[in-house]
Amino acid sequence: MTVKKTKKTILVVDDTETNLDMILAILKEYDVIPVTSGEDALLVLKEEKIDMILLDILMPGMDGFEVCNGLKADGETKNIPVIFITAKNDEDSIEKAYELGGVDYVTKPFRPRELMARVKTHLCMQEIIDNLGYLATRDSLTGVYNRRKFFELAQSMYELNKEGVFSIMIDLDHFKNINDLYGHQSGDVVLRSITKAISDLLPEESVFGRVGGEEFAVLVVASKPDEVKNLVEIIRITVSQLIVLIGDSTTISCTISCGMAQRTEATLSLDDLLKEADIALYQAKGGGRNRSIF
Ligand code: GH3
Ligand code: MG
Ligand code: MG
Ligand code: MG
Repeated sequence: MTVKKTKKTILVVDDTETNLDMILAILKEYDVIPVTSGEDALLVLKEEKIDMILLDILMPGMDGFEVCNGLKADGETKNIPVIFITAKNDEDSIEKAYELGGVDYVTKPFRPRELMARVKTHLCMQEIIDNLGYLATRDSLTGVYNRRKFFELAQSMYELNKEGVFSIMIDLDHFKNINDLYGHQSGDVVLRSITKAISDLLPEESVFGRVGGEEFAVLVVASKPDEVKNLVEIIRITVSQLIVLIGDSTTISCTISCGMAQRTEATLSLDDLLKEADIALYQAKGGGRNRSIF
């Protein structure tokens, strides 16, 4: 999970230095990055994590509307709230600012406390939106992608890679017994520990999600099937050696079975690729569990 920075970073874009100075003095409780052109703003946005942009409209070179257009077209920056702060107060400009995705419009000369209040409100709203976005995409027990997000990201990976895409299905072995023996809460702890162990071993670019109760799916890109076979074996062995401590003295171990499949010319869809891994998983279960089958 990413560590949240407490101090927000605000990019302030204005070609007039005295305006920048005034805004900087008002926003002193934040980390503020001042720039004097739209071009510089876009450069900073490529390098820094920005939480909000205060954007002038009238500037030589790129104007504020063009900057806003540019950053809204980029997936990395499109969700950053933009507050226009400008001397232009005609209705056409105000309407255009909102149409381009601005969240607020402040006219110069602005009132310091009002500007601060607006900044605070929009930062707060953005935090709520980000939190909701996180909750909507994660499995609440394990923190990995939920089924919906897994399929969304897996579909993108599948479409981007005609070759070298592999699916892995993982299912905990005899997990019902663990619940029956130690209780559902202990089962949850085991589920969380195993998920973390798997997550730690997967390459960062892989897509990993909980797709069923004790069933997980992975989509991964690799140059050779052996890479994936080895990875899955390492995961399987690591999980089999995992000892989960419950309370002071109870220890629980649980194994996993894994099925793998590679995308070929005959693979028709992501569903098809996952189904193939599911068939292999079924064989791993039939073969005695705690094994992986390609
Ligand atoms: P197999 O090796 O054939 O997969 O056996 P299994 O017992 O793992 O499979 P089965 O499908 O019979 O049971 C799955 C169990 O997983 C039953 C269900 O209660 C448990 N389970 C599913 N989701 C959760 C969960 O979130 N927490 C806990 N504690 N148990 C869960
Ligand atoms: Mg200006
Ligand atoms: Mg199971
Ligand atoms: Mg299952």
